[in-house]
Amino acid sequence: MHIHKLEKYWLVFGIILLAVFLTVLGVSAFAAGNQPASDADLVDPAKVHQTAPFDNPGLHKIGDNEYELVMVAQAFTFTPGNVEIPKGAKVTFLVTSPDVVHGFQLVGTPVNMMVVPGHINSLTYTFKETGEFLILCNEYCGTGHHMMATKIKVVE
Ligand SMILES: [Cu+2]
Repeated sequence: MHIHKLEKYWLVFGIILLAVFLTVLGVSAFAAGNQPASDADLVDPAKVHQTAPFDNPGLHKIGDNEYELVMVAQAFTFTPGNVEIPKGAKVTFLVTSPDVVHGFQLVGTPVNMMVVPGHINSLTYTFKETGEFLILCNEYCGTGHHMMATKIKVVE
C-alpha cells in the first residue's frame, strides 16, 4: 500500500502529539496527584438539618484567617444569608441541598458549583478584595428560582 509522504508526516506528527498528551496526563494524574473533584462526601438529604455540619450552618473559623462556610441551599433560599467574611480569608464552602438540584455561583469568581442533594459539594476560595459578592442559584429549581440569591460581604 502506498502512503503519500505528507500523509506519513501527519501520521507521525499525530502519534507524537498523542504520546505527549498521554505523558502529560499520566504525569499530572500519577506524579502530581491531579484528580477530578471527589463526590465521596455524602449526606442523607432527608436528614440534612440534623446532620453535622449542616445542623449548624454558618461561618466557622478553622485556622488563621481560614474558614468553613456551611450552607444549605433549599427552595428558594441559601441558609445562612448575608454572611460577612474578613478580607484575605480562605473560605471553604460546604453546600448541600435537602430537596432538588440547585446552583451555587459566586458571581465574579471561579466559584461555581452544582449543589446536588445527598452530596457535600465543596470549593475553596480566598477573598483578596473587600466588597459585596452575589451568590446565585444558576440551576432552575422551581417557581421561586429567580429569587434565590444572597450576598457575601467581605470586610476589613
Ligand atoms: Cu434555582
